[in-house]
Amino acid sequence: MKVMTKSWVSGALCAAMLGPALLGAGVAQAAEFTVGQHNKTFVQDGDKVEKITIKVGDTIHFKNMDPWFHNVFSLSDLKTFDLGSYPQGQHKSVVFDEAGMAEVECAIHPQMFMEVEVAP
Ligand SMILES: [Cu+2]
Repeated sequence: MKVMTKSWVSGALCAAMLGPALLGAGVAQAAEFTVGQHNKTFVQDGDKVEKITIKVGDTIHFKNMDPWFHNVFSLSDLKTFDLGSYPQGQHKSVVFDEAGMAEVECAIHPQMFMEVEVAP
């Protein structure tokens, strides 16, 4: 009897944990992209990237791969943000929730620049 009770509890816990995960996966059609900051450029899969095309609702993770601080900000009409400055190994994320173009820059290295095209 005691064993049956334990088993029921663990089954209920399991369902409780799986429920939100499955729900989240169903809702989230959005993709996630990682853009690195490497050698003072924005990179994707190891190559310099000057423009990335994503879709509304997608997320970009900006990851600092350099042994110095980087910043990420945008003053574009589409989306204005400033992720602050952060060291090697850390990343900050932005969800692009409207279609249009955004210019993304680094406040510490003025030569760092990329465009994000958010397709509907
Ligand atoms: Cu930088």
